[in-house]
Amino acid sequence: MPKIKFPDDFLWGTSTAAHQVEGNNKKNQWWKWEQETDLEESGIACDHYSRYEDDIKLMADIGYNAYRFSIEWSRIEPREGEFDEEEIKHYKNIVNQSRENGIEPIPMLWHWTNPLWFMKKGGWKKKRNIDYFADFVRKISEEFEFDYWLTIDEPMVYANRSCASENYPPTYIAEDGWPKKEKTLTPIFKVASNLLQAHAKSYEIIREKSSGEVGMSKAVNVLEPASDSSLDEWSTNIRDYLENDAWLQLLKKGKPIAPYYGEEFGNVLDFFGINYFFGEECYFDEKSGTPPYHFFQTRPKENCEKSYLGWCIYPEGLYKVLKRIENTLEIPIMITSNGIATETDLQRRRFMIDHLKQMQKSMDDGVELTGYLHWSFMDNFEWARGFEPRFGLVEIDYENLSRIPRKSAYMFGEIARKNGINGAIEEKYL
Ligand code: GCO
Repeated sequence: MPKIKFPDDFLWGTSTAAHQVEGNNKKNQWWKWEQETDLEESGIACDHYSRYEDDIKLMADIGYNAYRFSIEWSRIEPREGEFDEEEIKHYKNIVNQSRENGIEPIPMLWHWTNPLWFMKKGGWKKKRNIDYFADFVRKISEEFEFDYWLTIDEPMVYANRSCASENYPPTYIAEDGWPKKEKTLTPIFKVASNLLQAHAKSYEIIREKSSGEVGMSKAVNVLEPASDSSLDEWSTNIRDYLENDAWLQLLKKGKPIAPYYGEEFGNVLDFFGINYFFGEECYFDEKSGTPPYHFFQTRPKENCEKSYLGWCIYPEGLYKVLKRIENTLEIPIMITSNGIATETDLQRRRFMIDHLKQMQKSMDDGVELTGYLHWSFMDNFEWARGFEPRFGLVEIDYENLSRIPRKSAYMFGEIARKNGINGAIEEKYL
C-alpha cells in the first residue's frame, strides 16, 4: 500500500462529551431523566472529572495531539446568572493539562445537556432563551482562549430526539413535569432554528475576543433510497433536504431558509466540524407515526458490515460527505467525531484505516481537512443506550474504572506520530 501522508499540522485526536465521561453531572436534564426513567444511569461514568490528568497524560503518551471535550454548561452556570468559579477552574485545568502535554484542547460548548433552570424556562423551544446560552458563551469567551472552538453539537440529532424519540429527555420541563412528545415536525424545526441562531450568536461573541477559529459540529450522513420506489425516493429527498441540503445552503447564504427561520447572520463558520458514523437508507412507511412521519423513516443501509449497534459501516460515504461539503461550503473541514461501537477491536482498527483512506482520497481531490478526532477516547455513557456499546480506543473496566488501551489506541498513536498510514502499520495491526 502506498504511504499516506497528512499535512504537517494535522490534528490527530479523540473526542468525548462531558455528560458521557465526567460522572455526577447532576444539574442537567439528562441526569434527571435517568433518575426518572428505567434507563441506565450515568452515575460516576468514567470519573473523567477527577481522572482527567491521567487521561490526558495517557493521550499524550500514546501519541495524540488534540482533544475535543465539552464544557458542561450546568456545571459552570448551575443557577441562572451565577457562574461557579471552581468549575471554571476545573476546565482551565483540563486546558492547561492538555497544553502542557502537547495536546491541542478543542472545546465543545454545548453537547446536548442543558441546566435544569434553562429547561424550566422552556429550553430550546423558546427563542428568547437563546440569550441565556449567549450569556454562558460570553463568560467562557472572557475566561478562555482557544485556537479552535466548537459551539454546538449535532443540532438536528438533538432536535429530532428531544422532540420525537421516547428514550430521550424532552427539550423542556413543564410545570407539571416532562411534557409528552408531540410527534409533529413543528417543534423539531423550532428547536433546530433556535440552535442555529445560538451558533450564529456564539460565533459573533467568541470572535469579538478570540483570534481562534470557530465552527460547529453537524452529523452529515449519506442518505440513499431503500428501494427504487418513488415513495422511497421522495422520503430520501425530503429528509436529505431537511437534514443536509438546507443546512449547507443556509450556512453558505448566511441566513435561514425554510423550514428553518430566524435572523440573518452572515458568515458564522471558519471551519465545519462533521460527525460521520454510518450509511443510512430512507423509506416510506404508512404505518409509522402521524402523516409527515411516513416520509421520515430511516434504517441502516443494507448489504454492508454492521457495528455492534447495527449501524452500516460505510467508509465511502465519508468521502461523499467530505466532497459534498467542500463543493458547497468551500471552507476547511475537521472531522470532529467518527467511530464505532464494537466488541472486536480488530473491527475498530479496520474501520479507522478504511475511513482514513477515504479522507486521504478526499484530500487528493481538493478537500481541505484539518483534523481527525476519533469518537471516542474511552468507552463511555452512550446516552439512552447506557454503557453497553463500547466506542473507546481505551477500554474502561467499569468494576474499578481502570483504563486499558486497546490495540486500536496504539495503532492510532502510531498513525498520529507518523502523520499518516503505511503498509507497516496495516501489517502490524490488521
Ligand atoms: C457526537 C455524538 C456522541 C455519540 C456518538 C456515538 O457528537 O459524537 O453525539 O455524543 O455518543 O455519536 O453515538
